[in-house]
Amino acid sequence: MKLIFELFYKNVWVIYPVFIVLTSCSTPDPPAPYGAVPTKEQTEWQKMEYYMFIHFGPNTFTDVEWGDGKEDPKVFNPTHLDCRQWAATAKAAGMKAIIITAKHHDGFCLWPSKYSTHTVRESAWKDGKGDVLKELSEACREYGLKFGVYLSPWDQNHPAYGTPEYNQIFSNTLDEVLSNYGEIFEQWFDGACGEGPNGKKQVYDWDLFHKTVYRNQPHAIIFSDVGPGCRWMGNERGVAGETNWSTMNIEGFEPGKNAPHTKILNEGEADGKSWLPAETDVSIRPGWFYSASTDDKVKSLAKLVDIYHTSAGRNSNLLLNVPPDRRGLIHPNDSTRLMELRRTLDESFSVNLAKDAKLTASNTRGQSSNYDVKNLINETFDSYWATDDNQLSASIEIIFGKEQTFNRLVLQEYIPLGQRVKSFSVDYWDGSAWQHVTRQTTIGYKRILCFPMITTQKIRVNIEESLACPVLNGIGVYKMVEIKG
Ligand code: FUL
Repeated sequence: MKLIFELFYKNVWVIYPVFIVLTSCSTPDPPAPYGAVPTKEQTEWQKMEYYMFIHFGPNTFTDVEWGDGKEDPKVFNPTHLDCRQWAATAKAAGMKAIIITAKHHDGFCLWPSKYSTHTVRESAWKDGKGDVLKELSEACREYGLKFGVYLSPWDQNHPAYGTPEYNQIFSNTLDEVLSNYGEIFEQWFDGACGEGPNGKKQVYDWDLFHKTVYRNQPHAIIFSDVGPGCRWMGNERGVAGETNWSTMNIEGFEPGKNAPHTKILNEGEADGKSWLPAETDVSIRPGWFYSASTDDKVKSLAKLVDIYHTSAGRNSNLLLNVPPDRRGLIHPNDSTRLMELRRTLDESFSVNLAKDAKLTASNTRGQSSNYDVKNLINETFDSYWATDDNQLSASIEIIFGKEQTFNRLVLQEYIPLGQRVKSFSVDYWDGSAWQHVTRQTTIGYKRILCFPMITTQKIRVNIEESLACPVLNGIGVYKMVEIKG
């Protein structure tokens, strides 16, 4: 013991610095979360990126966008309804889920609801014995897709609409749908509030509706202008803001009423108090419902690729509407286009040129390998590159080793710790100097930058401003295939 003590005492000036060096090399703590952060469900939801919207109901047969609830339910009579065909199409298109208009503004229910007399039960389809929600939820399970429902509280058929009693009826209706068809990943609330059969508008009890959703489906994401799970992105053209924060202030707002300005819906708000990521709903055709008159107006491949870039490529999920026809099938014009889009995206985003490149960063948190810039290309969601806490700007270089040609750059922030990057720029090396490519604002879950083809040996991403130290978990460099059509 004495020996150990003497050894330590005599050598303390040697041991002490070694001790300091050793402790300072230990892994630093992960960055603290910044501001509003997603729930586990919101993070999983964001990873879905792309899924199908289905508008189907009496409007499909009457060729209108908004029925008035006075339609004879017998008009609903698909001759070959096949929800497995919808699910197979969505799956082959690379989509992760289907959300269906269980009840649109005309009040018609695609299931035999006991709270309405305007349903599939009253229709001619399957002699009134059919249930579209049952068939579709089963098909989604079979194809490994998640299932979601759109229910419009505005109901132009229900006699109680416009009276206080209706709120409880709508809550019962929700109860019925949300307890009978397995897991619902998203409850889509259309906030529209028009007049009902008695000429009156309803004062919606959103508190009651939300409680009913969570009681039945505690993990569901609730969509509306102001969430609370995800938000409408402010237009139906498929164009999310280039600046797009997943945070927003929602105090004082309610769905469909007194909504935030569309610019705010489109861009979110830096430092907003709620995590409210954007969802982009857009139709593959001019209308939401099928019409034979739009068979030749299915969006072009180039348009759909654009929409993919301005939605999924701008920190938003893409909910693409593909309306089944009067047979109850997705029309070949739509499914062909979906497959073209899938092929184009697969071919364009399959080879990440950054994977074989050397990556360097101007700063790495605690110089620790845990936060190394290589984490950006390991395709592991929960491993990331981060800087020291006081380092709110930093740059990353991607050195290819030989010339590469590309026109897309994908960046991803690790959202469980919040959205942080406020501005960044990109340069490429022309052999003797850095040349400016673009200067942008937010990144979020995923940002895809499109620029004219560049041939270079290296590229640099400069994070210029960040609300807290930047934390990124993905980087990709791609060459988009040429689009014909
Ligand atoms: C809107 C509705 O009024 C449209 O008919 C459509 O369902 C769209 C997705 O939402 O608010």
